[in-house]
Amino acid sequence: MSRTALRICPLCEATCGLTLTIEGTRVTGARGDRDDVFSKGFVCPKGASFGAVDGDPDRLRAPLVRRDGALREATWEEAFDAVAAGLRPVVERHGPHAVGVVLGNPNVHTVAGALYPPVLLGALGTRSLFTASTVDQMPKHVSSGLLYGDANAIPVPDLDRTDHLLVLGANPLESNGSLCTAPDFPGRLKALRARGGTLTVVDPRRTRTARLADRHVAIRPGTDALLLAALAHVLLEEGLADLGDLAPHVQGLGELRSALADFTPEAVAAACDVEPAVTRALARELAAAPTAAVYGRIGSCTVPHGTLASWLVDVLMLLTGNLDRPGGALFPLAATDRTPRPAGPGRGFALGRWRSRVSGHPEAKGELPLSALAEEIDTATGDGEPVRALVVVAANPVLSAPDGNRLDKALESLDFMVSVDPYLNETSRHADVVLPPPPPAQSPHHDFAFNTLAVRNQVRYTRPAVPLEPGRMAEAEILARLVLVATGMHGADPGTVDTAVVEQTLGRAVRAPHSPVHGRDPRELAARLHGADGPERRLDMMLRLGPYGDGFGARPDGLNLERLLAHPHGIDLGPLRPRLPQPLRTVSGKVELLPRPLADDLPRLREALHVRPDGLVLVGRRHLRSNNSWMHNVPALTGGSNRCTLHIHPEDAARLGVRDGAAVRVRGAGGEVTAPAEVTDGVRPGVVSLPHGWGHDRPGTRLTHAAGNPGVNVNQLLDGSLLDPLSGNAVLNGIPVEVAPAV
Ligand SMILES: Nc1nc2c(c(=O)[nH]1)N[C@H]1C(S)=C(S)[C@@H](COP(=O)(O)OP(=O)(O)OC[C@H]3O[C@@H](n4cnc5c(=O)[nH]c(N)nc54)[C@H](O)[C@@H]3O)O[C@H]1N2
Ligand SMILES: Nc1nc2c(c(=O)[nH]1)N[C@H]1C(S)=C(S)[C@@H](COP(=O)(O)OP(=O)(O)OC[C@H]3O[C@@H](n4cnc5c(=O)[nH]c(N)nc54)[C@H](O)[C@@H]3O)O[C@H]1N2
Ligand code: SF4
Ligand SMILES: [Mo]
Repeated sequence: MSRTALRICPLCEATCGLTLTIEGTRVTGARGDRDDVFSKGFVCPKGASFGAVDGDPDRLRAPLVRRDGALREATWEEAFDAVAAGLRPVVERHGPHAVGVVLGNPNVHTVAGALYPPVLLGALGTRSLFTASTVDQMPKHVSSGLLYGDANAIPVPDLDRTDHLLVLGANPLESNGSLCTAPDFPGRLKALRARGGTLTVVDPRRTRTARLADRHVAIRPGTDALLLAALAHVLLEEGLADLGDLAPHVQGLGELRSALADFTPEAVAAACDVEPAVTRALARELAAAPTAAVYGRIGSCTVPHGTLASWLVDVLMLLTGNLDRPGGALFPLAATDRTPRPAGPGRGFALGRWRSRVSGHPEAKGELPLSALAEEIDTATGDGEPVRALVVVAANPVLSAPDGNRLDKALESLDFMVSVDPYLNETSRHADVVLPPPPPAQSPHHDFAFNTLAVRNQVRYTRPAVPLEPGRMAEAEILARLVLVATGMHGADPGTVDTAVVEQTLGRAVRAPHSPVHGRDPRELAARLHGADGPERRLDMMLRLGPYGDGFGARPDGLNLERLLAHPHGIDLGPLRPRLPQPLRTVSGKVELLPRPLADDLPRLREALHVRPDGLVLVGRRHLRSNNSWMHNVPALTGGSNRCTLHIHPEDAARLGVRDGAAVRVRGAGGEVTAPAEVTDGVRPGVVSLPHGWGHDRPGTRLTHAAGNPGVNVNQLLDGSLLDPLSGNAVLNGIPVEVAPAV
């Protein structure tokens, strides 16, 4: 007998609703949920393979604890005893910063990853926090922090209503979108063109997204900030800038004009390899479109001027009056956001409140660069203690961060390491304790993060589709138990973690004058919460305190968990709406067009006007059937064109004597890898491309299928020294490499 259950897909940022077919406790099929209020039946090959991802026989079923050098299965009790025994001495002897925390990408795809890491960090009191954000979108956070005073206020392109979309360094036809949650992103781009809108794609590769565009600009990698500065320059010079309704809420236009004066289309042409006429045309098209949005992603973030590029993306929308208006880019309002406080000046955004111990990198958003993790472990310097213990949750930095070989050694030298991970992989193999979360079908789902980045306001929640298998522990409980260890309460009831958070949150809410529960008794409110467990009660609390919430009775028609459960396909909360000036938290209470740290970084961009390496540079790429480092173990998703090959342009291949299919050696500052060449004019001359997340050939892992076709780790070409200085984000694109036939 089979049954069906609904489950939001956690495999990328598009958050599609799935209908799972379940036989017994096994997921045997997955299709798009046609009644999902947001995804309306869309599914991609990864979502359709949900059952295979969920049922991968290599997923760990029980905790592993290192004994006599080897990882062996253990009980949960033994595992947490080992964590307590490993972590406490490090804190006591070396202080809180000697315990590092590494948070990886899947934390934004799980309920537990949203609810517990902040509590864990509070409990540990460590400044040694490293996350996947600094190999990804940290530049955007920093630019938003500086422009709007809130690092999480990221404007989202209004895909469904815009007349013109300028995309830089994103390939949503493979990635399905990022910092722009939109199920069926490809379909939305096709709809844009079908309604007469225009699509421009700036990418050194002729990607599937570029092939869909009206215009493709094959920029030289790493130079988007220059191109964007020139676009802004043209708008200002040709009198095309018009802030529209936002004018009273923006300061610094005059300063911006003079700061960008020398970034003319002619001045940037050689560095970007973009004709001045093209740059002018792009700027004029942007200004002339009834509405327009600019969207920059990985290729504009993971580069030396990532923060400047991220800032200029928003500057262009501000200058053309497209920020915060329908058809432009808007700030979503999610159901679990806090009830908006009244507009007014805020505390602003501070950078560099502390610095990394070895290289002195400034913190950003409380984080140190993931690129600096290895040196923070393996290098002793005068001040402060190296990281001696590590708590890793859903991260595989040995493959996803620069110089995995160095990190590999550094992890081996730790006093203690615990990984919360379903796999024994390149990173978790170094752990002393591995705590495996259950597969996604056995976990609840709600998109705390992605709903704040979605092209439509909506809310959905799915309970576990399958009950927890015997011997399994929910990821929420795993993380709550880690919090207990960190607070010295090892062994206490994990529910006390949720109770404490609820008490604190409600305590704050009743004191806030604008809160719907102002002046009420927090204990009375806590007693009214619904939910089967701690995480559900916390979700209920957030929904009820949120902008659409019932305010615990203050707004009887409002949202709460019960109402959400009664709508299994989700609740649509309408299109994005203009919100400024309310989200602003800057000290001035205005959008600060030319914040000081960005102005101070412009001389570095000016130097880039004259840089033009003569050798090859390398960029990354993504494949629809893959996801970072952890989906190569699923046979249904590997094979075909999802392979770890070096794309190289025919002219470069001919010059270097590289033949299609033959092995080539690629050398960078951090090392060398050998991969098969794929000669294709899909990359521009001067640029080669390798995907990331491969290199599954290290011993001691349990990734049977992946090990059979391991690929190579592109990040071994990096030595970790190339960063965007403002955000600490790693430079992963446009890196200089040497390529030669492997003989
Ligand atoms: N060269 C290059 N490098 C890159 C990039 C690039 O474009 N080029 N992209 C970067 C980007 S954007 C990112 S986000 C990072 C990603 O970097 P990471 O987050 O380090 O890498 P992932 O491969 O996403 O690894 C996630 C880990 O989480 C585990 N996992 C999967 N599901 C769950 C779960 O439900 N719970 C828990 N606890 N664990 C789970 C997986 O087994 C895996 O070990 O990589 C970055 N690295
Ligand atoms: N199938 C699949 N989907 C994914 C992921 C995955 O690994 N696989 N990862 C998920 C994650 S964690 C993220 S963050 C998102 C990322 O989502 P996207 O940002 O769409 O990521 P990519 O597909 O890597 O696209 C980046 C593009 O930038 C181009 N590029 C490289 N350098 C430059 C440059 O200097 N300038 C410009 N203009 N372009 C450049 C590359 O050629 C590439 O086409 O995808 C998510 N979705
Ligand atoms: S697009 Fe993303 S969320 Fe949708 S089915 Fe595919 S992997 Fe899942
Ligand atoms: Mo990412």
